[in-house]
Amino acid sequence: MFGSNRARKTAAVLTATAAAAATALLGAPSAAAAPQPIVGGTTTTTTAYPFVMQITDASQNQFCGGTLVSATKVITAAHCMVGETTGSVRVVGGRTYLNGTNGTVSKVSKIWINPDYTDATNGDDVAVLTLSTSMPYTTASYVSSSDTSVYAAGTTARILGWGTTSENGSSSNQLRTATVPIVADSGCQSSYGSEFVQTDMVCAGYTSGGVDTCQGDSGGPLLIGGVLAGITSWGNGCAEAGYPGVYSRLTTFSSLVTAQVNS
Ligand code: 4AZ
Repeated sequence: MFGSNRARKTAAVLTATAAAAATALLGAPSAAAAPQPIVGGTTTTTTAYPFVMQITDASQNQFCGGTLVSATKVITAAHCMVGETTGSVRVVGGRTYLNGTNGTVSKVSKIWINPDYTDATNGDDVAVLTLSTSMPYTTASYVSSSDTSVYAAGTTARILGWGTTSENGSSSNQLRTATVPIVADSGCQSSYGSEFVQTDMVCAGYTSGGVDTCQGDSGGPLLIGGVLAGITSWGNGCAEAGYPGVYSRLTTFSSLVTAQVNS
């Protein structure tokens, strides 16, 4: 199930130190995980979330997610695009199932990777793809640079993707979604120490774990109030207690992204 291409897209995953583990539980919100059957969550469709794109190799094997923000522009994670070329990737819209053949497949005419990107754990994990073919789907709006209040701790955010449904598990054939609370920056700092770059990242998840993005969800959306506010980036494993998922803090990159969307 996991091709080498897919494996290469795995975000850096930290090894928990004893110190980090000891302080981790102080970090995330105290709400219990909602009883939802991504990890946790429920199946959904691209009809319900038409702006959620599969990012695939040339054989249409999905390895990351993305979000359609104009007919020909898709926001994804920089780490998804490392080693890729315009010829090696496709964007697939309107396809709920990984094994489907429906929807719209587009080639990519340009890959813009944030020039400051080095590694997901250093931040700057954002890329914009320009499509060769327009997608006939409703786009998502995304935060502007002044919308920083959307990340208030405890705010409910929605995550979406075809990633694995457990750490080291298998991908979901059907698009999945879940909701997770935004974690205070202080809490995320407690979990991840200096790997958490407050300007560039925002964390979401329950103290007790159980609901999270996982391998293959990278690049996909974190929505707050239906607006794209984060990009699935990295974490220590998936859905582990005390280790929320880490998302690119899109307000920080909004102006850079807009320059690409309008280019
Ligand atoms: C990944 O490898 C990945 N739990 C995505 C999200 C998270 C961890 C890993 C966050 O694509």
